[in-house]
Amino acid sequence: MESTAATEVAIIGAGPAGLVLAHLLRRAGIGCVIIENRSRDHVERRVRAGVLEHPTVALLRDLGVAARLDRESMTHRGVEFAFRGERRRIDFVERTGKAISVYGQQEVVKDLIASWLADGGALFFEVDDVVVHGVEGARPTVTYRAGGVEHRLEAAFIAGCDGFHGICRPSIPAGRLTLADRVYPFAWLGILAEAPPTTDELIYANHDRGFALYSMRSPQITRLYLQVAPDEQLERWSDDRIWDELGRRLPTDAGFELRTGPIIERGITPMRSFVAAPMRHGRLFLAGDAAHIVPPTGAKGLNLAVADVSVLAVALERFLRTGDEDGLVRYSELCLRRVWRVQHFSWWMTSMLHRFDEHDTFAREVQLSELDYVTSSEAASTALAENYVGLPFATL
Ligand code: FAS
Ligand code: PHB
Repeated sequence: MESTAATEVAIIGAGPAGLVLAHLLRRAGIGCVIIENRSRDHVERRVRAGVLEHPTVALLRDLGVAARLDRESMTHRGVEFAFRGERRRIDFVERTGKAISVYGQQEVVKDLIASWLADGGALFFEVDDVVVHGVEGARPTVTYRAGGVEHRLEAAFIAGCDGFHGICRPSIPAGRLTLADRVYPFAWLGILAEAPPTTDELIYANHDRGFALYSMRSPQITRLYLQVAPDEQLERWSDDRIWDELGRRLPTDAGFELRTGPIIERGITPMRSFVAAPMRHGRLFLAGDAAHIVPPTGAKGLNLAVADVSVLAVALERFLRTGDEDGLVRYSELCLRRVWRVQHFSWWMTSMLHRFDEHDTFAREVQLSELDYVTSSEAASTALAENYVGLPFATL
């Protein structure tokens, strides 16, 4: 048995990219359907990013989905860097007039799903065998299986918001894409702990033993990361070993206390930079991790996904309402300009803050000198701050 339906835009993936795109399209009166291969519970519990850029928060507020964010997020006016026994702060508000918000990605996803479904939005979870067809024509389709039924969804456009491991990018003929990547010689071991944060802001630590990051999710929950080997196994890290290593790498001055507590989530994230260009093939448009990956050091992944769809929504609306395809033609080039800016910032933060086995004395001293300069020069710290809080989204 097969069910056939039609919409204007078929969105594959209910992560930040797909969900924000759906809200932008609905506000523009464009019909869309979201299909997601995991369960609602899974996508709402998946712990990932934590830092929202200023433009991302502004867009979520504009969409009317930031009420809980405004109640529960933590506004951070700056960030600290720890190295060579020192702690240096960069004041974002002083340098840029803007702050960032700390609010778990899973909370953003929960808020967006609740808003989408509350207004009757079409969102199908736990679909299988998703395949895109006819993207080089004017009426592409998505087929998928759900509830034992084969579904065929016709659309004017398909938005590939299905992340790095999705099916959309691989469905583009290999010869049409140019891929660029860097795989870093380390990974991040991340934990969520029921341990109240003891600082008001994040601390990025460049230590001889390796990088560590002190972050948080709420006045009760801390989010912490350790640089580990790229092939590290979680099983080799007992709670005690994790806390001990964090205690060695994070500041040890009297002004900082590493409060421990039950570890409620843990995982290892590989570190890579990746870009697939162009972010379009016919009527299939890629957005977010489906098109690019950044190392999390710059706290950019989620924010870049939102930046992509803020452009894609306008391009789709203009074409579907007026026939003007200029936005569709310019989409990839416009997004890739910001993608490469964010790729550079994320690569630069990663290069400046991590320990590299191949670093000799010269490379190590140059790295620490850059960190010293960035945290003491007004010009250099302003450059870091404006990238960290988020450059303005591109506009068509
Ligand atoms: P997502 O991957 O979030 O969403 C894609 C969605 O598509 C998922 O729900 C997936 O289930 C679904 N999907 C996949 N295949 C499908 C198919 N065939 N059919 C239908 N649906 C399909 N970024 C930061 O800024 N800071 C961090 O600390 C950070 N930590 C991370 C840790 C991990 C383990 C990972 C994997 C990523 C992390 N990121 C971090 C990056 C992350 O936040 C992404 O940038 C962000 O989720 C991008 O959003 P989307 O593009 O929507 O992709
Ligand atoms: C987080 O809180 O998860 C986080 C913060 C800053 C980063 C990466 C992750 O650079």
